[in-house]
Amino acid sequence: MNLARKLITEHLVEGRMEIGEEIGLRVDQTLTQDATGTMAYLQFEAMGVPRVQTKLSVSYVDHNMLQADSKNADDHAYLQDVAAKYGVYFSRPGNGICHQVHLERFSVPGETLVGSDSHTPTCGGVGMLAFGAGGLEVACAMAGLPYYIRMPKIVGVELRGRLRRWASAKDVILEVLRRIGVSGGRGRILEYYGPGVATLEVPERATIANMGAEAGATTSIFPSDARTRAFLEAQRRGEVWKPLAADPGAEYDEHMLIDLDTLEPLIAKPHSPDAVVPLAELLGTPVDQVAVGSCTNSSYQDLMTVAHLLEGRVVHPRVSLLVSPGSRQVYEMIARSGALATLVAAGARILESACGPCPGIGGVPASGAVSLRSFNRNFPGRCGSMDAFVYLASPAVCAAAAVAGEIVDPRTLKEAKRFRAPQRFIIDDRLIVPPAPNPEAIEIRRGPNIKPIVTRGPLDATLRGEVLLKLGDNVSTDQILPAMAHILPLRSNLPAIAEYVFSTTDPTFVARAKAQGGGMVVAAKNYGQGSSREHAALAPMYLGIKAVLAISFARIHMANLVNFGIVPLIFADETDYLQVEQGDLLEIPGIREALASGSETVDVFNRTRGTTIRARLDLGARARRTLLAGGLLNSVRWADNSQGGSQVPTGQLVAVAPPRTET
Ligand code: MIC
Ligand code: SF4
Repeated sequence: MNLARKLITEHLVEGRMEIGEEIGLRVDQTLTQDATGTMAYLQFEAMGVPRVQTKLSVSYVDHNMLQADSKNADDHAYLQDVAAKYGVYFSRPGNGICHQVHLERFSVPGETLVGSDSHTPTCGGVGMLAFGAGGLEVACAMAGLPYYIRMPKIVGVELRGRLRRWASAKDVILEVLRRIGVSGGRGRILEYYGPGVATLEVPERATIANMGAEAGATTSIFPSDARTRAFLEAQRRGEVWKPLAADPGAEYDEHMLIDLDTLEPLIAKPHSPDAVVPLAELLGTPVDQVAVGSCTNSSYQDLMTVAHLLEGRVVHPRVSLLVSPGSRQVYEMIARSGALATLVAAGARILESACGPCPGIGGVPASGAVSLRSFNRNFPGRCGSMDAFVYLASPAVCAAAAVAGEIVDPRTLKEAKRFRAPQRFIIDDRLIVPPAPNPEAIEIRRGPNIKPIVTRGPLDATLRGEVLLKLGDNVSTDQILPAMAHILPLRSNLPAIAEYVFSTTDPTFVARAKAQGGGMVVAAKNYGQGSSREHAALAPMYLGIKAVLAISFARIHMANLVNFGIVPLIFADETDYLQVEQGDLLEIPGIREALASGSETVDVFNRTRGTTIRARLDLGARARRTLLAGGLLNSVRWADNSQGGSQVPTGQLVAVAPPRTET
């Protein structure tokens, strides 16, 4: 058996492990971050669950770090109190990016992790089975419910040889993206194996697992071996290590071979992480901004590499170099090693340990500028500017460009060198606040930005509405509901954030949706790729969007649509995409019946054109029930079945009927 199947088997609580079947997995750990966390904990509170039911749940503050007004700080106070009350560890602002800190301080080989952030698979670097999900699904997991996915295909990615010539872990995953594209991982787990794995250290594996998200993979996983043990021992957590690997000769549903020996540095060009070309093709491209950091490439080794290349040099006059260490541990380590002084002396602008420029929270490039980033995403508008050109590459390639003012081969600066993980990391968990011993005494602070949650009523028998927007392939959630410094603080205020739906694509969308009382959206392939933000479904729901008709959907976004009562419809015949235009009036009279009866298709009448097209309902029984109820929050409730006299209530989350509608 391969490793992914072994771990799925161990955690399976519902369903059969047949490819495409819905399966429920027991969740050992959860993580949230502040941008998705406020809503997730509001939903958790609405379920009425007395305390988290997981082995471990951690709440991080790493995204909304700018405090241009009181909103973010208010939300942080809410998150801290809610964590204390419900049994969640709280990683304070300043402690670092959720995925980096979780890898360092909490990851456990063989356990499952569900996080309200699409890059949660980072912990696949130590052999965790880790999934990114919408906040509501994480709230359900905290309440003790299984996490549901479609049984994926397991792709064996065989690594041979070792990295050379400044090729790095980033180039491994860019090579995967070059081959399979941003939707090639859909319905698949990327499992790395083979002799090349042992040459990679855990932070390098984490970089690779992290960016599997950009291929749309369900998750990515590495074995847990001697290097994993060394990493965990260096984190003084050796006791959680256990060996994990595929059985010798294990079978995979698909296969890919990467020869690390021949890998060259690669770059993803604007505006997609799969627009990958060899560095050699872009040599001489002038660069205005360089940014090193993000949950992908902000480890100790990454920043030591940058410092090594910058030593004794100064950042080129045309370049602004931004550096954000991934965690407080990394920050302290580079400070004590002297690398921080090297970076400062070279003219790097050192940011706090947080997401920062990655989703446009500061560090927005100048108009028309070229920004070279060690990050994982370069979707249109993602960096906060609609006309910047964002390229993605390894920290070494970034550092070399920062010095040269243009894309160069790092070998022109220095001989290739790979930094090893230290024998001992600096361990200081004082910024991680454990849950309160006296939860009943905790009064939760709720700032004025925290508004009541909104749910939709049960699904109408007939869906009717105008196509408010027709979009193309690979629409990202950054396009549906942008991140950015001025929008992110509104995550706990649905009416306010809904004003930004499709704001960078069509500024008239919101007004039109409101005037029509909602409507539908049509898109082509891989709709909703990228982030896990459920607000990209929640806010359209608030505006009355009833259905999205697309050629295909990205996994997490499709689940989010269902969870908020928006019906995801798939063109049964792809060419019908051409038969629907913006402004057409669509009607689906049989939708309730089709969902309830288990029908796999439904007719969509185009009233404007007088035509009928067929849409597929690619939904399991649970998703159908959720849609009929008008969303997931309508269909679950905490049932306290505690035994009299028991100190710790043992309860469970159960399905309720009829669905309730609440505000
Ligand atoms: C992202 O990288 O897009 C984010 C911001 O981390 C999102 C989460 C969010 O929108 O809050 C993600 O990756 O899920
Ligand atoms: Fe933060 Fe960027 Fe990672 Fe998202 S991808 S968690 S915004 S660093």
